[in-house]
Amino acid sequence: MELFKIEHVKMRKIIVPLKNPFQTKLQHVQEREAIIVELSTGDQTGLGECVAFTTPWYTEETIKMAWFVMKHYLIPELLKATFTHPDDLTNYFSHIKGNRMAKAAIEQALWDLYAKRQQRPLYEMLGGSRTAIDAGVVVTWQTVEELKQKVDRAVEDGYTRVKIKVSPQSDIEALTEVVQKYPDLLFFADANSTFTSCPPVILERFDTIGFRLFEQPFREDDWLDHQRLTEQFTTPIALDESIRSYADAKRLVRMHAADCIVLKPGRVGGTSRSANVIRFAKEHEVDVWLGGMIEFGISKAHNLALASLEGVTLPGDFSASNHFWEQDIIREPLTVAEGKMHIIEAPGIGVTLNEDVLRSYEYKRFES
Ligand code: OSB
Ligand code: MG
Repeated sequence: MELFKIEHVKMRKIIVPLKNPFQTKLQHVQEREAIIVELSTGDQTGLGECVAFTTPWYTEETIKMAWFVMKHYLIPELLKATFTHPDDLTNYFSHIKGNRMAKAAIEQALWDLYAKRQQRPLYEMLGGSRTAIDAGVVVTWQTVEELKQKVDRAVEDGYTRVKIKVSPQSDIEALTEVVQKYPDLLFFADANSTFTSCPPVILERFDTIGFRLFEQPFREDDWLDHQRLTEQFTTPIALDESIRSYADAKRLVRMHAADCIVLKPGRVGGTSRSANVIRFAKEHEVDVWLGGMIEFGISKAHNLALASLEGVTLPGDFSASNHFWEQDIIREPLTVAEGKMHIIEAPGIGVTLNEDVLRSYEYKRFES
C-alpha cells in the first residue's frame, strides 16, 4: 500500500454576503464566513470547507474556534502523520475531543487528495453509484406573499423538493394551499426546534398539511419527545440538530426516535463517519438525506459525493451555486435542471477553486 505525507497546508478564511438574507426564528444570516482548507503532497491538492458559523447560534463550534483548533492542534498532528487511507486520520485526532466541524474540513481535503492521487472520482471511492443527485431548496419566509413567491420561484428554477421553514406561528392555511398547489412536489417542513412546549392542538394541525416529513420539532436533546411524536404522527419525523455523531444515528434507530436522519457531514465529524451513518441507516431501512449549511461549492461537492450512495433515500439541501451566492468560489458552478444536480466526473470532488473570486473574499490566511 502506498504511503503518503501532507507536505503543505493552506487555510483561508473568507467572508461572503448572501444574495438574500436567510431569516429564520433562530438567526438572520446576512454574511457567511468559511474556512477553505488545502492539503498538498507532490503536485496534488485536496480541498475541504469548514461549515461552522460565525457565532454559536446553530452548533457550538464557530469559525474562530475551528481556525484556532486547526492551526494549533489538528494541523501539527496532520503534518506528523503518515497515511495509507483517509480513515487513518481518526487515530491521529483521537486525543483531540469534539471540534467535529474543524476535523471534518481537514478530513474532506484528505479524501479529495486521496481520490485525486488514485485518479478516481470521490463518489466512486466512497462506494457511490448515482451521479444525478436529487436537488432541493430551502424557503424562509416572513409573509404569506413571500412564501408563495419563493415556492413558485423554486418550481420555475427546476426544484422538485422544497423545504419550508415552519414554527407554531406559521399560517397553516397558507402552508396547506402552497402544498396543494403543487401535488407533484416533495415538501419538507423544518421546525428548527421551535415546537418545544407547543400546545398539542397546534402541533397536530401540522400533521394534516401534507408534508413529506417534519424536521426537528423539538430541541436537540429531546429524544423522548421526538420518540413520542414519531409514534403519534402520520407525517414522518426527521432529526437534524440531534444527529451530532454516528452514535446519535444509532440512537435514533434503536429508540425509533424518528423516521429519518438529516445528515450534516461537518456535524458528525466528516466523510468517513457520514458514509458509516449512511450504511447503518440502509441496513436498518431508515431514510437519510444530506442537510445543507448555507455552504459553498467545496462542501456541496463533498456532500454530492456522499449523496451518490444508495443509502441516501431522499433529496437533500442541494441548491444551485447561484441560490445563495452572486459568485460561488468554484470554477464549475453547480446547477439544477429537472430536479437534479450532477456530479462532475473528474478525480476527487470534481470541482476546482476560482482563485480570483476566492481572493476577493479572503481576509485571513495560514500556511504551513
Ligand atoms: O436547519 O437545516 C437547517 C441552514 C443553516 C443552518 C441550519 C439549517 C439550514 C438550512 C439551509 O435549512 C440548508 C441549505 O444550505 O440549503
Ligand atoms: Mg434543519
